[in-house]
Formats: sequence, C-alpha cells, structure tokens
Amino acid sequence: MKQHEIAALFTQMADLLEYRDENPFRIRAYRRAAQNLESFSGDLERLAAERRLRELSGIGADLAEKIEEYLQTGKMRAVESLKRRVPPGILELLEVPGLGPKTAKLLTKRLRVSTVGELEEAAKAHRIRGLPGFGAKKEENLLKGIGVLARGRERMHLGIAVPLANELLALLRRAPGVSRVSTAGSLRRMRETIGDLDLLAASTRPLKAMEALRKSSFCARVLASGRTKSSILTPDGLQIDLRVVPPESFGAALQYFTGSKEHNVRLRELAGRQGLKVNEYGVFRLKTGKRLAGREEADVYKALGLAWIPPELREDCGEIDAAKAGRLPSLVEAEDIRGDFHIHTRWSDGSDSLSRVAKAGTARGYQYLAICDHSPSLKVAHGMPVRRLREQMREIRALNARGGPLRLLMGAEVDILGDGSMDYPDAVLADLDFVVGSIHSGFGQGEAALTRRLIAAMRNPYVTLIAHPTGRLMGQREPYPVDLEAVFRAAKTTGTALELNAHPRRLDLNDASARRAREAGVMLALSTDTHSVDQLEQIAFGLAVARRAWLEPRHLLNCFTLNQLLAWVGRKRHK
Ligand code: DGT
Ligand code: CA
Ligand code: CA
Ligand code: ZN
Repeated sequence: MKQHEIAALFTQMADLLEYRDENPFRIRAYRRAAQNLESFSGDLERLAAERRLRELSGIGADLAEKIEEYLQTGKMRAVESLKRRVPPGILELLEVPGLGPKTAKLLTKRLRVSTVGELEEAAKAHRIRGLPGFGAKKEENLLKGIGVLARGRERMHLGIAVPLANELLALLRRAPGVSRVSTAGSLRRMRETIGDLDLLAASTRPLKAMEALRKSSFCARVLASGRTKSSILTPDGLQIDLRVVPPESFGAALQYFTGSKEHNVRLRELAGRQGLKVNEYGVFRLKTGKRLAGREEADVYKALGLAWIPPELREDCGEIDAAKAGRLPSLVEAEDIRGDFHIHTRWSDGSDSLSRVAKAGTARGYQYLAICDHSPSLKVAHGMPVRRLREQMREIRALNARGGPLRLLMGAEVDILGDGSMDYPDAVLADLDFVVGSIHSGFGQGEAALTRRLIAAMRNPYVTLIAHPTGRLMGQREPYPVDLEAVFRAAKTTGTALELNAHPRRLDLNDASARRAREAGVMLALSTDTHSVDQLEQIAFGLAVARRAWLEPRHLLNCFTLNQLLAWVGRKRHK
C-alpha cells in the first residue's frame, strides 16, 4: 500500500513544481517515478531496508532518500514545504481530472477562486467560457472533471480494495479465537468499485477480533463499535465494516452480508414460498423454528433447493432462476487462463525487457504472451517505427528459438487513426502473430465517428483484438460515446475479439457490456495491459469482470491452447 501513497506524493510534487514553473526535468523525473511506483507490487519496505531502492527504474539517490524518509517518518518534508509555498486550495484543484497546474493557475488568478467548490460555482455561472483560451466546451469538461473527482472519492477501485482486504484478513486471522475469515459485500462480489469494505470473521471471542482491528494502524477513527460489529475509517478515509459471528452461523452470515441486497430479497421471497425463513443466523422452518442450515454457505442455498451461487453472480440478474433450473454457468476460473495479450515492454512505454516478461509469464504457467508495444503515432508512449518493430520481432524469434514452455507472440498495440486506418501498413501487420487495435486520440469526435473508426479497424483482416473499447479511466476519464451494439455486431461478423482490459481503472468492457457481447456471440479476451511484470497478476481483476459477465472458458480467447489461438487468428485473415 505504501507505494501508492508515495506515488501520490511524487505526483503532487510534480504538480506543485509545475504550478510554480520550475525545472521541467525535475517535474518529469517525479512523474516517471510515480508511474513506476504505481505499478510496483513487490515489498517496498524490504527493498528500502536492504538499501536497494535505486534498483527501481526512475529512482535515483534523491528520490530513494525521499522514499526512505516517508517509510521512516510517514512524511516527505520537500512536499510539505512546497505546499506551504502555494495558495491553500490549490492542492485540491490540482486533483480535478483534466485540470493541469498551468490552467489551475490561470483560473485562480482570473476568477479569484481558490477552492474546487468556488471553481464549480464559477463554471455553473458560466464565468469560465468567456476567458481567453476557454469556451463552453472547456467549461463543461471542467464541470465533468469535478463530478468525476467527487465520485472517485466516494468509491475505491479493486486495485486498492483487494490488497487492503488481504492485509486486513491476515490481521484478523491472527486474532485469538478467530477460526474463519472472509470478505463480504461488494468486494466479495468483485464489483468494479467498492463503497465500504465488508469483512466477516467467525470467532468465539468477538471482542478480541474487533479490538485487533481498532488497535491496528488501519484504524484512524472508530465510527461504531458494538458487540458483533465495528466500523472504522482508515487513514485514507475508507470505511471498513467488520462483523464477528459464532462459527455455527458463519455460512448464513456470509451469505447475508455478501448481498447484493437485491439478490437477498429474491432469496427471501423464494424461502417464504417454501415455508422457510433465511436470515444472517441460518435457514429456519417457519412453523417449527427448526434450523436447517447456517454453518456453511453452500448449505444455505441447498436448504432452499438451489446450487451454490458464485458471489460474482449475486446481482439479481437471473442467477436464482438459473440455480433453480440447474443451469448456472460453469464460470471461467484462474486455472483456465493460458496466456495474456496486450503486454508492453521497454521497447515502448513498459519497464521490462522481453526476457524478463517471458520469465514472468512462464512463472505464471502461461503458454503464451502477446507482446504488444505501441505504434509510432503514440509518441508520448515511445511508439515504435516499423524499423524498431522489426528489430523487436527478431529478438522475439531468437527468444522463442531457445525453446521452453512459453511462446512469445509477435504483436503490437496499433493506434486506430482518426479515419479508422491502422498506424502500421497491412504488409507489416501481416507479419505479426497478434494485432491489438486501440483508440488513443480524438475522443471528442462523437459517437458516430468513433463507432465508425472501431468498425473500420475490425474490418482489417489483421486486427485480432480491439483494446479497451470505451476508453474509460475510472476517476479520470468518462468512457467515450460509442454504439456498443453496432461494435458487437461488427466484432461477430468480422471475427474480431473484444478486450476485457483488466487494469483496475479500466475494466473495459465492463461486466454488463461483456455479458451483452457474449450474448451477441462475440469472442472476448482478457488482458492486463501490463507495463511492468508485476502487473501480470492484475489478470484477477479482469477475471472477476468475466465471471460477473457469466463467461465460461469457451467465451474467452485466453482459455484457448496456443494452437487453437493461432488457428483462430488465422481464420479471420483467410476469410
Ligand atoms: P457497497 O458497499 O456500496 O459497495 O455495496 P455492498 O453490497 O457491499 O453494500 P453494504 O456494504 O451496504 O452491505 C453489505 C451487504 O450486507 C449487502 O450487499 C447486503 C447486506 N445488507 C446490508 N444492509 C442490508 C439491508 O438493509 N437489507 C438486506 N437485505 N441486506 C443488507
Ligand atoms: Ca460494502
Ligand atoms: Ca458495509
Ligand atoms: Zn496498452
């Protein structure tokens, strides 16, 4: 968790330096370091203790010292002192998505606003559109950004929630008397964002478990504290709800507190019709009060005549009828995943070498990884000219020639240009094993044009997969408008796969769209959009979306063997 805090401080540092018009090289160094820390999932504290921080890419002596300082003191003096040198309120303004330091400075001066609230008022009163360089559109975008910021504050994404939950579960497991622990609520259902984080423990000594949480460093404030339930706020303002129940009702409580509320309402209706009652203590016969189940969650469902329903499906979207009819999907599982597509390396904006990536893929037991670095138009990401791509292909061939269980596929993430054409010529694409098409520019073109672009790309025989089809970045950028139903039809007829991007800020397609895509007969593919090898494990977030979309292995390209995959790619090319 610490690396996220430090990354946020480095970003803040860069913003503040930029606001003060300071050295652009320093600004860039902080931004790079922040990016690298965000994607780092190793043990930062251990690395610091071994004085090896400088092995992280983009971390020199100066930044290493700042990281150490933060780890030791929980503070970064350089940031503190810089903060004192800008007007108060600026820090929050800088968090508004789409509002850079330069614009923030201009707006505060011209409008004499100093807080996000005042800026919002100014925008609503249309006092911004008249400023030089602005206009109605920019004013609207600013308002949107303020909205996104507010919503982003309300809910946390899985990339934050899952690691936090794992630490909390470990803490609870160590508390005296605790025999079982689990997440519950929206986190157990793996919704894309989590309101508050629900935890459940079975214990004979509930007060001890709650005390462990309250006395831990995760607790900044106690909101509520009873005999079976505690709610706390973490230092980041996230709410944790912990319930502790006796072991004999763990299953019933887990079922109840996993929700969703809508799923539980349906379940209780069903129970009522059978003369039964379900609550957080168990399943009971209404007439006699006899208890039929409670210790195990599966028994709760069984007592109601249902198969156990995976938590990801519990949204009252037909899962109870399916369970009754014995027609629940055989959801895709982690073991079914044979590889990952859309992997970046040092050849464009990733941080690792091809051989490091191959090693990490092998360690995960994968059969294949598609290396998909950026194409030349994406200059900010060091997109590769054809000559560099060819060079990379040679290196991939050489690595594959060494043998081993994992095959690197020669691929590219190719920009779909404004007119729907691809950023590499077809003759180059034809030499690749796997082609990902992405929109990274012209988001403002409007729905019709964006949809046309995607469809044009799918009509290219070499385009295997469309990446992040709606372009959203949670908390930063709304999805661009696109006619998804038209995209699904084109994907189906052209034989192009659509991505479930597993990055916790993207998760794009999302669960509902992915389910509709599947119903439209579209092939889907999970990919992590990995920029450094420790992000390969984020496949778990994409897997959660796939499960929430009711996907089975046959719906996902990742579950194909290498030969099946290559055959699938070839079918489109030879249509
Ligand atoms: P969130 O926190 O907004 O992401 O969503 P949840 O689903 O985690 O909701 P939360 O934390 O309010 O409650 C956790 C679960 O507990 C919920 O999914 C179902 C159960 N639950 C909570 N309150 C009620 C209630 O008033 N009625 C019913 N039937 N179930 C409830
Ligand atoms: Ca919750
Ligand atoms: Ca809750
Ligand atoms: Zn990418």
